[in-house]
Amino acid sequence: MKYLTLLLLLFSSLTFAQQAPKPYGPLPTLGQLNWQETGMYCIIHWGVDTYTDKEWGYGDESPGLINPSNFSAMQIVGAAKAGGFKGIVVVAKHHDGFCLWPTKTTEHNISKSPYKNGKGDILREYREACDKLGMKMGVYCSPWDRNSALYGKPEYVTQIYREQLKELYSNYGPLFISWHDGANGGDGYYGGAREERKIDRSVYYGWDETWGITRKMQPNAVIFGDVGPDVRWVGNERGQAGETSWATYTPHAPDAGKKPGNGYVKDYEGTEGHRDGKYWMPAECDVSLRPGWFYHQRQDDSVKTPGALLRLYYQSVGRGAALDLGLSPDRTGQLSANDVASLKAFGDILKRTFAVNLAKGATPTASNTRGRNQAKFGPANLLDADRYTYWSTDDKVHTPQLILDMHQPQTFNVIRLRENIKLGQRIEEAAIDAWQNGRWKEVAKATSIGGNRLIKLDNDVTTSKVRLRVIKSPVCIALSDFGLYKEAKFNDVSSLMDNKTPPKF
Ligand code: FUL
Repeated sequence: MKYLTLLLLLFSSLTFAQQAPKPYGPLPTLGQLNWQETGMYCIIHWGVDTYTDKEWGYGDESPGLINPSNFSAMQIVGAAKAGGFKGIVVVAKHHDGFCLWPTKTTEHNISKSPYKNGKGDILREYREACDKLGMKMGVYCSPWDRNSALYGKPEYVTQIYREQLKELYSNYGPLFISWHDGANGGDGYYGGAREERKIDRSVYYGWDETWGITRKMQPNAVIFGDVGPDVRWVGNERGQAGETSWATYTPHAPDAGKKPGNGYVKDYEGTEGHRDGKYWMPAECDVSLRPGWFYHQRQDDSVKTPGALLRLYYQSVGRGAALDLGLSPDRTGQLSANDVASLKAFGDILKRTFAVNLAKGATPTASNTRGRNQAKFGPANLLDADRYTYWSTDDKVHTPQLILDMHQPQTFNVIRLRENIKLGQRIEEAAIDAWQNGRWKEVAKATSIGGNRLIKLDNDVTTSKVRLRVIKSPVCIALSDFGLYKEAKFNDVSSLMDNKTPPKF
């Protein structure tokens, strides 16, 4: 009997040692995990506006305008890839209603243009370039259509908009994102009516049914919209998530985001999310490489510099959000030289900065390891560059500490922390100390750790030992990554101006 009890005890402690912590709060879907790993992508605006020099076409533009001398999806997607981006979102139709693919839903499309004598299909070209270059693809088909005579009537949604989505979802391979935007309603051409048409955007598009099509036809794509459902808008077009930014969110103000016109109301809730949000709905930061989304020659000298892009990277990707950078191919159908140069220099610096984790090879000592199971839950998992292996603590230990002995002095100015978000967003606050002159000195603090948290230090830190202190967590932790990096020096891009020119539309 005694032995049986002992055996049972041993068995239960062994099982406990194997047991993963219970997930905390809302959890990401497979599509959202894929999106988080994608991290950076580019949204590409090219169409009639490129030729009329506008940002929002009225809808009466002639398809004859689309006659690029040298359209090259390879050049555009290749430049995005060189910038370190992992995917693109093609603006297949903007508010002007012109479709860049040969759709059956409207005459207002590429087949009526001189491009390839009406045989062109820009979406197909992007798909092929993405496949060749190993890039993911997504689409944006503007719900607001200033060309369509039916816009405002139910038939527009059922016979045109949804059919367009179906064409895009069935003919261009697997998509990682379906991008939806809130700007809609207002004046337009509308088949010659030239009038103002207002709709109630929360009901007109029948989102439940519309998104049902996405779910069915592209089950692995996330749906981006002002307030989700899978990825939320960050609430500004400056590319900045909040210093504290939760992946969880409860949408309660469907119109709190973008308004028709170019004015946006501030939505700090999208910027920071909600700690106790009901849904897993992380933020996307959309911002353009130039002041406008479409190409304007007068903005050739206002391309964001690699340094500006790097700051945006820390403020978006580094805060658990995604960076969606707007690219604007010009009238030839390619990105111009400044854009390509800036992307390349930015990509190089990212690659060089994150090539070596200076903490790799360090000896980690944790104040607690779940079930003392070093292999499964030990801190060595922090250094293996896998987002889902992790260091975890016993259920009752919420604020553990970890010391990493690097055995020799290392100099760093970027710290990376990641949680295994398959178990939810758990850690609310953590600090990092460096061992200096015989004592610990706090060098950084961060909130809302989540899928990816980068802390850029103002000054370099040189030390051979660092300590991580989890300050606040409602449950035991599941931290997957600890990285120390030294930001690389910029290659010479002195030909590029800093982005000081104010936007001119
Ligand atoms: C906005 C649109 O109104 C802009 O023209 C642009 O497409 C941007 C990405 O989204 O809502």
